[in-house]
Amino acid sequence: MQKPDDLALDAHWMPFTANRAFKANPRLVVSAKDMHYQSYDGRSILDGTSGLWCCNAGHCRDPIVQAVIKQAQTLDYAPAFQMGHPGSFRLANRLAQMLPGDLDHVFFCNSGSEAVDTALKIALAYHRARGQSQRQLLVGRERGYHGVGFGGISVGGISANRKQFASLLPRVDHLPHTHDVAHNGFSKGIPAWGAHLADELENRIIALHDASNIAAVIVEPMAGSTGVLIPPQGYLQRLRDICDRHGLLLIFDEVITGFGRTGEPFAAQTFGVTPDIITLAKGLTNAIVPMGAVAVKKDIYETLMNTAPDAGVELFHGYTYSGHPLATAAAEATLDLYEKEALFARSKELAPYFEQAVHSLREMPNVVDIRNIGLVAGIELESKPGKPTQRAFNAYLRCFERGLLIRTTGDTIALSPPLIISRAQIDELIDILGQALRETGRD
Ligand code: PXG
Ligand code: PLP
Repeated sequence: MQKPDDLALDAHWMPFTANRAFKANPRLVVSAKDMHYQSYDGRSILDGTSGLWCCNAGHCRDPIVQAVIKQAQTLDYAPAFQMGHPGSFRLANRLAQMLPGDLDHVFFCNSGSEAVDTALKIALAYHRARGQSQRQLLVGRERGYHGVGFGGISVGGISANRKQFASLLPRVDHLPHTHDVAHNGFSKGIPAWGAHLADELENRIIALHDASNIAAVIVEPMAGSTGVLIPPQGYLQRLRDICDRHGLLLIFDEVITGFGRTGEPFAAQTFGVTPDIITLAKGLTNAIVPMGAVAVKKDIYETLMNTAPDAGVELFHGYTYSGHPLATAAAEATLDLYEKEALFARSKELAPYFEQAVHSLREMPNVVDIRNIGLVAGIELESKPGKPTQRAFNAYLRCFERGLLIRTTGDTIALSPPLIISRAQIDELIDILGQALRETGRD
């Protein structure tokens, strides 16, 4: 693709990007509206990924844009510490109403990574406040993605994201992941096999470290970034039961699954299990302004409030931009739009059509698994011997040339379109992807 003649690409060190390859062959988008990006070379590109799983209501939606403009003209910034503005309180109340169970107190930050690190720190502080400061071990899961902070990569289970950085948090362990094509391949919706994998928490991790040393278990209820792994039937409930028996906090990282992706507002509702802490970001503001949040159960908030010295700071944690006025305005307008257009219900209603469409790719070359729930799907390709990731990335490049944005991770293609996608656009997405996969067969 061409780039503007006066645009030098070298100085920007791009995140999670093959910088040298990208700069030799850049892919630039210059505008977006609803389901489409416009590329610098003037092509319209159907967004099959909601940006990076975050523009759930589609792009440049007018009510959200207007709310941000108005806020920028009214109150640009308010100090976040020892001061406030009404928007963050309204937003916290609203989220508390939407969230399941008694997850009714909300701490704001600016990204999913910050939300995860905040949640882990709250878990440690909570146990300490209850006089159980020996509970320090944090349990994550293989193939988990929890952002890129030191906390997040420590509990995360993607080795490429960990191995360059020697000093991780010292006290972590990991559950096994739940993916096994031999047992749950081509499952539609929730796979039947795999609930027993939750028992590793009790039989291995608690047996090894003792529950009295463990603070929390953090999982993505549906693992997104690693390639869309749907939790087996009964698996999350088993984790919940084990955590309850042993006094461990259960944290669901809903950075991707929050805000309608799995067919309900939150995956906790889709899978019928309520954690003690939920992390949010991405769809919270439809990504127009960065924002993250951590919702906690009443007991966690009250324990920290009731054990701190009178009138003192209860949690020594926060960000300059916690509850930034532009972010809270964007989030309020986003939640209004989700409600007005009933987008979470739309995700659920479209899910069977989307499921059938993605599974129609089963016979394409190299496809070894397809999995889906709500408006999200993973299509796993057999890796080319000696060249992992190449097949899926070639499919990505071919789709982009043909006007479709997909996301790949390893040799899995992830689809997570905006919840406003139409049936005709689902057909178009599958058609372009099918062509790309057919060609990938020759690679
Ligand atoms: N937790 C989860 C479950 C995530 O998916 C984060 C935390 C971190 O959020 P921030 O806002 O710090 O990036 C994420 C982010 C991909 C992809 O294509 C996934 C994410 C981000 C970018 C790309 O798989 N997930
Ligand atoms: N580094 C320095 C030198 C700072 O003064 C601050 C905040 O005041 C930070 C980092 C943290 O920045 P933020 O609050 O935006 O995360």
